[in-house]
Amino acid sequence: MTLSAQSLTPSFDLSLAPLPGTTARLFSPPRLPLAPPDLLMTVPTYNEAENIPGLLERLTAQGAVVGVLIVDDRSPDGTGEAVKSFQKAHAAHVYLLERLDNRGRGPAGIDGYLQALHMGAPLIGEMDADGSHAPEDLPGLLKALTSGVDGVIGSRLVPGGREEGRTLARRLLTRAANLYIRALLGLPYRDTTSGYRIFRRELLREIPWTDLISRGPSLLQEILLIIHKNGHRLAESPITFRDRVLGESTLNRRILLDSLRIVLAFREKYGAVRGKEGEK
Ligand SMILES: Nc1nc2c(ncn2[C@@H]2O[C@H](COP(=O)(O)OP(=O)(O)OP(=O)(O)O)[C@@H](O)[C@H]2O)c(=O)[nH]1
Ligand SMILES: [Mg+2]
Repeated sequence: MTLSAQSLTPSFDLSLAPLPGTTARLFSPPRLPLAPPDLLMTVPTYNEAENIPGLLERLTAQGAVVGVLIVDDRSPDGTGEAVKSFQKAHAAHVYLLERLDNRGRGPAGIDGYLQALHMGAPLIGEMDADGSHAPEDLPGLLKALTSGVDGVIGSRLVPGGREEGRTLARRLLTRAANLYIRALLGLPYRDTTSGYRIFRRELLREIPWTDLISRGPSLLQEILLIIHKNGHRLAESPITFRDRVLGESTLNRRILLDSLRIVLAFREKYGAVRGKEGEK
């Protein structure tokens, strides 16, 4: 059964959130499922038009509990249009946050979380659009959340976790980056560079979103450090990570080096996790 946006339960808000420093528009589907989503996955996108239809099909197939918020920076390849076509054809919780300025993976990630918090889903997560993060791993992540933890990281580096289609050098880079981050920040998680994760909304509300250092992918570690320092504990659930098949990576050497350097700035600002604090 479906109904129009106006009649959806008031606990799920379909208006645009205040997004400091960003001008944006929110596009909702013309028809919605009856119940609001339990989980809203935010997905930053830049030139992912080829990947969007398959991703949305697979995500919404995970059940009515899963909603999707695509956070697109007006990709020239028509990613936004691909989302709107899906919205027209399906009564599913698929939303498009179209950001008109302030381009970048970091600010897009922050705006995604702010919009998702504003909408009101009890669980909020993030994942990439390039097929690296399989929607079919979501049930496993949600199961890990039932064990009383405050969030879950989809992890390549716990037993059962894997990276597929990547060269040995690239897999070693994942491990080396994680060792470096662990050594410097003391976070007790194996895969702090994984962009596939889910949190309870309460702990995301405590994050000072307008006062973060990160402008790029290091946002992933900054969020984990703040959450951990706030006393919350996360589980790690195994995922099978697949290297991007379609489209182009936005990762380059400069972004990578910046990400390593910024870890030192986190240590300076927040301090490393120490002793008992580092226990899960
Ligand atoms: N909104 C927005 N999304 C972005 C931007 N840059 C990257 N993304 C998205 O962020 C996600 C991760 O980007 P990727 O290019 O896959 O980067 P990566 O996973 O670190 O690198 P690969 O290993 O090459 O896949 C993807 O869904 C991208 O489309 C941006 O400037 N704005
Ligand atoms: Mg990727």
